[in-house]
Amino acid sequence: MKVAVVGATGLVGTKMLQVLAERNFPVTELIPVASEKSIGKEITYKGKQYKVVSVADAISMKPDVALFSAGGSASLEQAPLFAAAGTTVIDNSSAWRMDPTKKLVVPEVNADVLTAEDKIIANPNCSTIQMVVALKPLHDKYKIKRVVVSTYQSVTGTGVKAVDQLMNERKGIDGPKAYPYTIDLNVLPHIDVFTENGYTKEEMKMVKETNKIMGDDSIKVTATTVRIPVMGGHSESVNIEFLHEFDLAEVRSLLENSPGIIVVDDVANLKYPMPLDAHDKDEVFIGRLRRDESQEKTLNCWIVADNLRKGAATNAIQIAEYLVEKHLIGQAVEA
Ligand code: 2RA
Repeated sequence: MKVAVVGATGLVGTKMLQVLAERNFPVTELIPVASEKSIGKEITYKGKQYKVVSVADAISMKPDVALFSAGGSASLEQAPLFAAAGTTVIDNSSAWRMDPTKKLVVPEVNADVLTAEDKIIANPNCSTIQMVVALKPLHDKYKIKRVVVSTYQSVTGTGVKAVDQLMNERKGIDGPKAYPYTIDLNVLPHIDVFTENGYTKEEMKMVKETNKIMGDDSIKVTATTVRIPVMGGHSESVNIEFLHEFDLAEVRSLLENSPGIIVVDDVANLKYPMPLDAHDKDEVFIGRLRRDESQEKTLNCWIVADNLRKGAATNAIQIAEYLVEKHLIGQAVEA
């Protein structure tokens, strides 16, 4: 497979290269793509050096698949150019997620919606991905009525500048700011921009993307998304109300036997999911399973995942793996 990674020098792009190598994706030719200022830079993939090229050069090389993490505006402009050349684009930005003509995919949940005709496929928001991996088996078994989620999101979700701000603040160094306030020893109930309904875009992504991925607009979702000074991944406190009654032991067993999930739930021995443990892993970690004793047919749980991996790079590459497995990635056609 000729694979382009667009945004190859960013946090997620770099993670895409790492995951492609770790999962031994069938790359026959790697095409790292980045903005003008990075063209000519060298990146290493599986011990070999590759020069970063321009979008135009990458398109002319006719990749079979292009993994995008280059921001929404770049994707809106460039993804159609790749698609027109026959490349299948898997885009990590929010640009295409709510487009009714584009698929929004978490392989453990809805890979079966994909067809060979899908030339631009949207990778969901990281905080949505980890949640729907857990919701899917529970919804299939007990039918979900409503989800209330509060997130505790790593600064890596913002990018390099935010990581630098946190580390500088830790060292008492005054440097560039990614946030309007100090992030160290603080939490910011504000991710992305506020909308006219008082929610942030991040919160509305969790609401709308969940319905689209689960294929069920009847699921009510409300979210509060919060930035916290950690690195390893995003954590979420999730309250799930079902239509049907459940048995807690059955819920645990169901999750333990569902794809992409590791249950870490033994509070007697202080075993529960934490970002430091989820860091650089591809699974979604679930724990603190317990009934909501204030309301029947309702479950509380705690969900943690590495937002750069399952929340971005790995999910995108799992989509590509599915396309390869089902022979849905076509050879790039003549432009
Ligand atoms: C964040 N989910 O964590 C958003 C985008 N990566 O900032």
